[in-house]
Amino acid sequence: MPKKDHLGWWREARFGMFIHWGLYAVPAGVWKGKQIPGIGEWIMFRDRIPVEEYGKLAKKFNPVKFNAREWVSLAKRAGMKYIVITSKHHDGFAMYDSASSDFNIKKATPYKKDPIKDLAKACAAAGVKLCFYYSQDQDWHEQGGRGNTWDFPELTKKAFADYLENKVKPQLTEILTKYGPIGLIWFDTPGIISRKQSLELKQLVHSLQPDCLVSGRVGHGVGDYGSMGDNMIPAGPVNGDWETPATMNDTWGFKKHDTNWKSVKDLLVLLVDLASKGVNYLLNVGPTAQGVIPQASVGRLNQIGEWMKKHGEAIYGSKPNPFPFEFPWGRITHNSGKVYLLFYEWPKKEFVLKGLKSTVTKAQTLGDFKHNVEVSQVYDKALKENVLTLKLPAKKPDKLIPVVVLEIDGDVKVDKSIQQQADESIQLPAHLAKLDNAAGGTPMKLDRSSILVGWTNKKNSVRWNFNVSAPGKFRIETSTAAVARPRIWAGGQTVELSLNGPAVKSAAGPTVKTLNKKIRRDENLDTARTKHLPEVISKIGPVVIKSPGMYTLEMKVLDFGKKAQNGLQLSFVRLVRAQ
Ligand code: JFZ
Repeated sequence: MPKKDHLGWWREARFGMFIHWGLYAVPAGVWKGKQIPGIGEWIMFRDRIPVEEYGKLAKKFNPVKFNAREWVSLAKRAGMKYIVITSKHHDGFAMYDSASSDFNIKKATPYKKDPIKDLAKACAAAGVKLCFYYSQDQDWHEQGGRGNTWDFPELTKKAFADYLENKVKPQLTEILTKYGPIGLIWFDTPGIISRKQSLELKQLVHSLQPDCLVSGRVGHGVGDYGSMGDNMIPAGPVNGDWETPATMNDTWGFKKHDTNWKSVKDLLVLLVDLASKGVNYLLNVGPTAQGVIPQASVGRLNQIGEWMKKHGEAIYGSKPNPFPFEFPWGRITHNSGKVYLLFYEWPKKEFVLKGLKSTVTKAQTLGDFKHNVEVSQVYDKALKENVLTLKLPAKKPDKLIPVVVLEIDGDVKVDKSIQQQADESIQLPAHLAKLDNAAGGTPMKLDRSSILVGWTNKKNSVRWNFNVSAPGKFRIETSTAAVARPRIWAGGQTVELSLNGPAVKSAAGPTVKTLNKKIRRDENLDTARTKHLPEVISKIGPVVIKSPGMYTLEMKVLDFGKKAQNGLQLSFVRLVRAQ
């Protein structure tokens, strides 16, 4: 089993290229003249295409324009340090020369060559780590693989075990012995695989290449690192090593009609947001059946590369946001002696950051022009706050995500208590709440992306303590999610929020202000994080806080309503200045 430091290169890398390439690139989303909804590589499943018929696609797969060196140099130019290519996806087709199944690119196509051989050579020459995606559980080509219920209505445990012995293990052995050192095996969609079988696959990988990592989707939590959901950005800090696989449009395998491309800025925001949580970003391309990476992807990757060339030091090997909450203006990463402020929006002239305890010795912009930034740092004794002020140049040093690097003595030190931010908002993420789980019931907990789930008991409550330095009138906003399946946001819960502190104006009494509110959709939370898993903001209040001091906000659910199937799923509460 790899020791912790086997993840060293992977943590340093932070950014990799996913390549979904296979027979599905031939129909490219269209079957018998009809556009098939869903992700391109699932076309066989979506249209229940028989093995016999799907197999004929091989005759049409002739990627004569494939050029391994071009693909690898694109990845390298983009700043990606590893490539994960589909060696076999759910359709069961091997994209390399496989001795254990004839359903492979060398034997079954007019191309008659092994593109992985070229890719391995090009990766080795360029110093990019080659890694393989391998679908171990679903295989729609095989009687014993999971998923194809139209050709093989019955799947027994015995047939699945045989499939693992006769196809999966031999093919894993091939891809781990024919192409030199492999960075990791990206297993996927564990469905019926047993814990014992997952462990066997992991052990097989490590026995052939002890340094090769195994992705979390090998099943049963036995991987060397975790996989987030597709395109998922956690709402807060994560525990352990994680990676998010992500698309540039809405498909992995090439679909000719999918032109829903994300902007370069959005792709960079994803990269930056993930890096600020210490999560790797595995960004996908879906080459055509001719072996060409779509120009829309190439153009975007080139631009990402331009940014990475100038700002890579804020990403590679960086450590996550030292603060326990996020900022509306952008994200923070750090490294020994340096703190990086990555701005989604460039502040007008002056920028204020509260809570940084380290002494800043120098501040400079990265990017097109290196500009020294004037720094002032004070400790406000009355408000008990560290306040850093930067005088920024009016001109953005980068048009996408400008970065300011702060040089500090040693490791970064911050005030981890919840402070009012410079824009006077107070951020109360679910992961910083004190959870009061009533005895006996199912406990609430944070999911892998730091969202509070399992809140179905009226006796439960959550609360935050925080410091208010600039009192006044505030609106309370809750952001609720639908992360647990069926992932349908319904609302309709009635919540009670009680603000307790030295000076809350209230009719009910001198110190506690209680507000009741039905959770309804006031607006959608519009962030990179919520593009694929929407969240809804509900506005409550206003409430008046009359003097500075420590306050407590407690939240209860009085009624879960009729529609929401998973109780209340909370990502954060925030107090924002109201007029
Ligand atoms: C899987 C595949 O089915 C898909 O074709 C693609 O290869 C993708 C990268 O991975 O799809 C998944 C697997 C897991 C989740 C979502 C989609 N998940 O955990 O949310």
